[in-house]
Amino acid sequence: MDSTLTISLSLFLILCVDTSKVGGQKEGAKQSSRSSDSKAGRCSYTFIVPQQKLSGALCLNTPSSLPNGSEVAALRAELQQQQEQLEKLQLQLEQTGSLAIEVRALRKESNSMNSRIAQLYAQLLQEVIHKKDQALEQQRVESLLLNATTQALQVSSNYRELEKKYGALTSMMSLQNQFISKLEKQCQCRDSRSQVMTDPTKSQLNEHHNYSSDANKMTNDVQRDQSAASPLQEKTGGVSLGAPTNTPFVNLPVTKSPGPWRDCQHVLDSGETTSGIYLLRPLNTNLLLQAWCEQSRDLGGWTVIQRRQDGSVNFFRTWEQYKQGFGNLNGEYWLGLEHLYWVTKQAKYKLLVALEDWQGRHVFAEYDSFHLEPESDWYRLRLGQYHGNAGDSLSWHNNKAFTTLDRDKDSYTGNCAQYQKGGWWYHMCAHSNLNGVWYRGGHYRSIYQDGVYWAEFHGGSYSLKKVSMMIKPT
Ligand SMILES: [Ca+2]
Repeated sequence: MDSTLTISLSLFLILCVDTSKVGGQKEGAKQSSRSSDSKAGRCSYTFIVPQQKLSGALCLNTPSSLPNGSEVAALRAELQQQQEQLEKLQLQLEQTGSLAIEVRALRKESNSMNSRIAQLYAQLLQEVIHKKDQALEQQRVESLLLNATTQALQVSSNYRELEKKYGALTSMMSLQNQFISKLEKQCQCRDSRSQVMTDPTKSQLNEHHNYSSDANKMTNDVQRDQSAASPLQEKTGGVSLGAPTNTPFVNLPVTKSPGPWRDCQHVLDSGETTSGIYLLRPLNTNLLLQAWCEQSRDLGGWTVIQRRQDGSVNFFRTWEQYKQGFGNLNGEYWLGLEHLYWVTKQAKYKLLVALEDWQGRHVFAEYDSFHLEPESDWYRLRLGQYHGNAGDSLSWHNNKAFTTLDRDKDSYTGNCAQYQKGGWWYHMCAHSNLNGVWYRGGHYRSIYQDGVYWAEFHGGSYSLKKVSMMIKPT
């Protein structure tokens, strides 16, 4: 149907075109149909096309509507141009798109950067606060350190002052001791003179002044606080222990033979079974000395070389005094290093250390050999094997020189005798010191370990009630 319509229209149009060619180009089809009757000679055809109902698109092709080449070319050029522009636009669009993506990415990055910066800022803030705290803490510690340093300096200067005072006191004590020695000698001379004039049996046989009461006041400061000695006892004093050359000796007990004996074993062997004071003279020497002979303990024959029992005698003494001996033979005394040297030189001796605490417990330490080296070797201690129930607190001192406040022969940087307030065979410093301060009651409080102690028996801060050292030939 559509094809039929198309053919009919085409025919009509062709005819119209032919007519227009003859009559002029500007004559339309309408005019030609009107003039077909009026103009003879010209062939004209009129086709009647049955009217049909048109449906769909009607295409008309007229010569005027056909594009010419230039227009097409222009159009093409324009089209080309537009296409180029379009391409440009697309390119721009693409670029813009990538830019947008980039911008978005940048924005995203910027956001993350911002959050990161915020985080860092917060962190920084925290660190600043922390550092402030640290600075405050450091300031506090610094101030504490400063205070501590100041205190340490002050303590140090106080210590130096105390040391100076201590040194001054020590030298003063040394001088006083020398003075006392002189007084003792004078007293002994006076006594010996008075002894000749008076009846010995009526005189105070075993007693005379050891040293003057004034001297006592000066030198016994260390001991007095702890001493149980009564003023009467101080006044009467005990038996003198003068230098061995200071003869004649007095206050000897009545004996079968006048002596002197080599030692207390010799006294016992001579039939003297009573404990007491006897005159001794070691072999191969002219030294005369007095000692307490203990004849009731362990079959007797013991020469007592040291005794502490009431704190009545000051043992904080000089080298010379420890060498010659001091104290009261019927009380507290030290026999003397020189005497000990000569006595222990004549045979092999054993040493017995008898100890008693404040609860009345008795223990002992025995060493199967005991002797001293001469003064040239600082009366170095030579000790044998230990046995006993007190514990061995003396073997640590074996082969050690004797030290006093004025003669430091110990292994310690300071002077042990000054700290422990008595002469002893110090090492650095001691496991025992029976020549320290006699403290009442056992446990004592002191800056130094200066009591009368035997470390294996009650430790170093317990001052024993009674101690004695005695020797006997084996
Ligand atoms: Ca020393």
